[in-house]
Amino acid sequence: MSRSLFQSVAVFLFLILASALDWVDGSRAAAGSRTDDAPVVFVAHDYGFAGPDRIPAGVTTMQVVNKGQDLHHIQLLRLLQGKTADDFRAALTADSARLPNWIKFVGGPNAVLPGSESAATMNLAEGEYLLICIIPNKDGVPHMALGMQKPLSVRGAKPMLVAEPKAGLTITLTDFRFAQSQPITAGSHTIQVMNQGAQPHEVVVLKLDPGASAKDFGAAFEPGASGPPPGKPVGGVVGLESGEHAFFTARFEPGRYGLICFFPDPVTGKPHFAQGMTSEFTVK
Ligand SMILES: [Cu+2]
Repeated sequence: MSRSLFQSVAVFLFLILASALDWVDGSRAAAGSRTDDAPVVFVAHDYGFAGPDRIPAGVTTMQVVNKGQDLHHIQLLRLLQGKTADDFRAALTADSARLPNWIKFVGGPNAVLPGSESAATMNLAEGEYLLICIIPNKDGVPHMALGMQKPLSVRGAKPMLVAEPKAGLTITLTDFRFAQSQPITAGSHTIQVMNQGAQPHEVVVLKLDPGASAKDFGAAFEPGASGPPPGKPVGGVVGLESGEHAFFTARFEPGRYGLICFFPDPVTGKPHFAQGMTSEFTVK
C-alpha cells in the first residue's frame, strides 16, 4: 500500500469512527433529553400580555398568569407567508369578524380565572408567532381587539434537547366531539390533546357548578346572555389545527367537570359547542 493510499484509508476510517461516535453521542443526548424544561411565562392583564419577545424553538411549555379582572388565555398563532404582527392588526381592522387565512392555530394555555395560571406544551418550529386572546368582553369584543396581541419570535435551539411530556391520558377532538382515552381521576394529570377533526378545535376544562352542564356554561357567553357562567375554566389547550397535538397539565379535585370548544364554524360562525362539542365527566 502506498503511503498516500494508506493515509487516505486512515482518514476515511477516522471519519467513519468520528461519525459513529457522533451518532452514539446523539442517541445519548436523546436518551438524556429532559422534560422538566422551565415554562416560558406570559402575564395577561386587561388588556395585554407581558413576557419575552424571543424564545428558542423546540418543545415549549407556555404558562399564562392571569393578573387581570377578566378571563384570559393565550391563543398562539404562527404567521405564514412572511406576515407580521402589523399585517395581522391591519387584517383585523379591515374585517374584525374574520381571521386571515395566513395564520395557523398552534395551541397555547387555555383560560383561567383572575389570579390563576395555566400551562400548555407545544413543539414550536422556528418562525414568527403572535399571542392573542380571543375571549370576548361583556360587549362581545374579543380581547385581541383591545390590545391583547403580542409578537413572539421563535429562533435558534435550546441548549439541551427537550422531549414531549409523557401523557397518561389523551383527549381526542373531532367535528364535533370530545373523546377521552380513559376516565380522569383526582390529582394532577398531563393530558395529550389531539385534533383529528377537519376544523381547528380547542378544549376548555370546566369545573362545573352543581347541576350545570358544559353547554350551560357556553350559553352564558352567547350574545344577550345574563348572569355569571355556571362554573369556572381551569385550563386546557386553545385552538389547534387539524392533525396537530399539544399537552396540558391540570389538577383535578373530586367533582363534576366539563369540556367545551368555543371555536367558530367557518361557515355558520356558530361556536362548536352549539353543534354539540361539549362533554361532562365526574372525577372521583
Ligand atoms: Cu371545536
